[in-house]
Amino acid sequence: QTQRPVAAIDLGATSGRVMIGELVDGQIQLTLVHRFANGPVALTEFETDASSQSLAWDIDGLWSQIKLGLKKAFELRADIASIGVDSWAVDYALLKDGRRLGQVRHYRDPRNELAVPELEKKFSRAELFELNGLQFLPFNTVYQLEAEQQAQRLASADQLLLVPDYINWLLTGQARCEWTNASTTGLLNQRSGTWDQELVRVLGVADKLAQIVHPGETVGSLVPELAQEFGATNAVQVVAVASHDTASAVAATPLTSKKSAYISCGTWGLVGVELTEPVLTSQAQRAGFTNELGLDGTVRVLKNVTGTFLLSESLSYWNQEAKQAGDAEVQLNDLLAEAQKLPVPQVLIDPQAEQFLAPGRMPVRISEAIIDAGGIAPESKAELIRIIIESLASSFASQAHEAARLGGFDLEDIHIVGGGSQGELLCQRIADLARVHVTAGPVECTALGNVLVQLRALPEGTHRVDDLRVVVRRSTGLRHYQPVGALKLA
Ligand code: LRH
Repeated sequence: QTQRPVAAIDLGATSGRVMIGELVDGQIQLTLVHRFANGPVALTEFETDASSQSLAWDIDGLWSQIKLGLKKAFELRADIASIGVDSWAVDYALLKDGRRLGQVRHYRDPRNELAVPELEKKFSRAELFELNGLQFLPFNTVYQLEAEQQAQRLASADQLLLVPDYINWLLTGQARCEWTNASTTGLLNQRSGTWDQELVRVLGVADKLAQIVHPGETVGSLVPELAQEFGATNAVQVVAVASHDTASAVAATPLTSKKSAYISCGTWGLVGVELTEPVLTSQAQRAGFTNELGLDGTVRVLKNVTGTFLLSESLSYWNQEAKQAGDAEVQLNDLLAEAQKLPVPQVLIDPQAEQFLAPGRMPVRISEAIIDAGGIAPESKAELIRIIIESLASSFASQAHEAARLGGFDLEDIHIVGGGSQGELLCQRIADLARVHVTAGPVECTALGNVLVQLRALPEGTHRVDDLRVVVRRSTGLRHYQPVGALKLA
């Protein structure tokens, strides 16, 4: 019996994609059908708390691109059985009477930082960790909701849907809240595994949260108008995948053993270990670690470290300059090749520092941070890139060891997946600094996790993809890095 293909929608902070995935001779084949740019846009609709720096997502633009991608996907394979959606965490749409209110605010919106001291009047950081087990990040949904208290729209909304849940709702008309992404809101109580009654009451969302669904459960059928628009010939289900992109990525990371750490490296570097229980100690809280819920009862004890955002922001700054001067565009690969030949920089930045959260002027801000730390401002673009790579590698290596310590074991090796896993210098320096073997790949790990959960959910697929990581290992080529370079204690 052949298995029908599935469509994966994977929305990232800088790009989104629609892919077709299918099992062919026990291996997953992924076909990129449509890729589109994404990024913050200015808030255009009036909201009471809006400032000139307010940031939103172009959610209507994303929805148009998703529909275009699905149309192309069904043109290629009219027999697609299901659709699954994943995206970055924490952000949400508000609805009233089946219509969206305003835009979807961006987690880098400065309003969140202003909300932190307000929520802290009600719950200290330690108390919040005690309830939800999350790393303090000023953009966790709880702070965004605190910021919403200043605006009108939360009170009038009757439904809050996280981004993938909102897309699922557009596809099916069904409002559900997927479990792995729910765990990034800060509203789930880590001990009871349900909404924290006090938090949802204080933040005004007790009556606005949808029924929780777990990865693999069906959200609903594709609404007939869309099925017709896409040219679907058979019934199409929308399946809840591990809709937090990091949950999908780690579910598909081909970890060598229970003593492996992972780095899911895109805009963010998510560095951690996979456990079966959360680590809720004050040591974990002080170290800034989070407990996010994953596929099949797993817990990701990890730290959010800024990732390729530092590179993409630097590049867009330089390219704006180049455009104004009428010069040719700067190419990241050229700069990386140059950076690889440079010596290890002496002064690094802390990629986790909150000062790197907002977009804009990144090379200037990095140079300033280097000078503040007693170093000399980089003289060339390649030097600045070298500082970024070294800072990321150093931070990733030490956080991987820290994650293993919190998990109660000595780190044996590291797996890096996502876009950042293509960077040879980065992978090599992580191996050197962490003094363990690094396995790189797959690049499209999130989409693989999305596809595999759908294939597993299909009635004819259950027995063939019972171990996702075995299928991933069989399906993709991985690259390996041994520690060789200059050593520094992680
Ligand atoms: C990565 C990610 C990460 C979150 C951040 C908002 O894309 O989902 O896990 O912390 O975006």
